Amino acid sequence: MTTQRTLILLKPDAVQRSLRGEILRRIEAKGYEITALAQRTATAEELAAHYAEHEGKPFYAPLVEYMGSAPLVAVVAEGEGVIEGFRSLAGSTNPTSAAPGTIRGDLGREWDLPVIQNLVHGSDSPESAAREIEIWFPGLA
Ligand code: DAT
Ligand code: MG
Repeated sequence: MTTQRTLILLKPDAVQRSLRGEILRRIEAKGYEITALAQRTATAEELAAHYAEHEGKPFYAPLVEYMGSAPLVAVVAEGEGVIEGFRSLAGSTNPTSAAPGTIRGDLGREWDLPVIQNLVHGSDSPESAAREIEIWFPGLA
């Protein structure tokens, strides 16, 4: 396996609940290197590009609204196998069924909302990682 980069988002619920440190600690404790990090409120353009694959799904509008509602933290992490490795640290999409020990399983829960709020995003393939890094950190070599 070769060194990879992945794009991680600490979503607005992670920022609002002051879980940035806890989540970044888990990424670093696993041995991944954080090579870029920026907190900002996402623009509609960034979110439309980031979530293009979900356009047309019932949760798309609430997803984009939630992701743009408050600041998030965009992170690039590096390491061998980091794309799969961070998805494993994050746990499965729904925090109710995400395994204990994972970020979503330990720190998340479900709410009666039209979109699942689950603290983090992680790229799901090398192609997604390259595309998403260019959205959040344009021009990053
Ligand atoms: P993941 O973030 O685990 O890669 P995804 O790419 O399928 O999941 O979906 C993006 C986000 O959209 C996900 O983190 C939470 C939300 N979401 C996904 N499926 C949903 C559903 N069935 N109902 C509500 N929100 C959903
Ligand atoms: Mg996804």
